[in-house]
Amino acid sequence: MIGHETPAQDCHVPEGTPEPYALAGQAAAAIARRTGVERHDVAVVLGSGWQDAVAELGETRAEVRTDELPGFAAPTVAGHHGRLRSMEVAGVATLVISGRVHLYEGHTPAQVVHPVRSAVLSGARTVVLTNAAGGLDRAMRPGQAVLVRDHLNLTGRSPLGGPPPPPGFAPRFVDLTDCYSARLRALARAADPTLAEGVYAAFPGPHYETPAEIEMVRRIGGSLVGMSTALEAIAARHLGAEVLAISLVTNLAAGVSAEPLDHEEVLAAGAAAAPRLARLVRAVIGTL
Ligand code: 8IG
Repeated sequence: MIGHETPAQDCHVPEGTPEPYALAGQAAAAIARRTGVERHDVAVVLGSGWQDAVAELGETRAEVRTDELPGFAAPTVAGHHGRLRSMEVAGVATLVISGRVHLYEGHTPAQVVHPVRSAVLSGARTVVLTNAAGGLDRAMRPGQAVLVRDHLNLTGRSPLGGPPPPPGFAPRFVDLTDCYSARLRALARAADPTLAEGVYAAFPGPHYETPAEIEMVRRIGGSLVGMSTALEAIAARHLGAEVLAISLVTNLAAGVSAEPLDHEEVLAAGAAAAPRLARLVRAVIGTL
């Protein structure tokens, strides 16, 4: 704009872009007010295929629609409802988030991680991220839960890109050596010793991979493929929360399986596995 001077020392924040940390703080305050729960100790993000687990997680104390909270984008995917539940899970105040939003819906990384940031600012020191994923290992079976040991962020995006975090927040150069807590994985394995572990490769989607891309993932050490979780884990770690991520394998990845890939099988596999998944999450929360 002619005649308009931009202060050289300031990072440029486009006009009208809400500051993500302030927005998450506002959402956290609204969550406390709307649920009547001042502090939630644990957050659980329910991915596709995990929605049916909610009824078996515990007691729902309050429910809030995310369209009534600051900064929450509306989900556009079948199997995702924009809703937060304040639940008592194994005696622990837990915020259960249904209605994850994804990059492939056109949302920005900041929007994708807003629910997790809001939950951590609501008090959650533990974040449980769940998802449905394709499995690369022939031994993986649809309906099987796999603990995420690490990720390959192939989205090309970061929730920490853009202006630096404001004062009071950690610097953006966050260490991801221990992104997925070994302690929490051990608790999950104590609850179910048969649980396998895998490396989750996050793609932007929404298309599934080609067989060549799956072969690439295999060669760089991935064993699960999905379209979520990695950015949320990064944002949660940046805020100092401990992260557990669990993938429900609902299909074998392209070229591994002869079956075509579709979203319906994701939801069906989740419905069948729901009681088992809920038991696992409850057991982990109960032993924190
Ligand atoms: I469910 O095969 C599910 N989500 N990227 N690839 C990717 N995401 C998935 C897949 C898959 N299956």
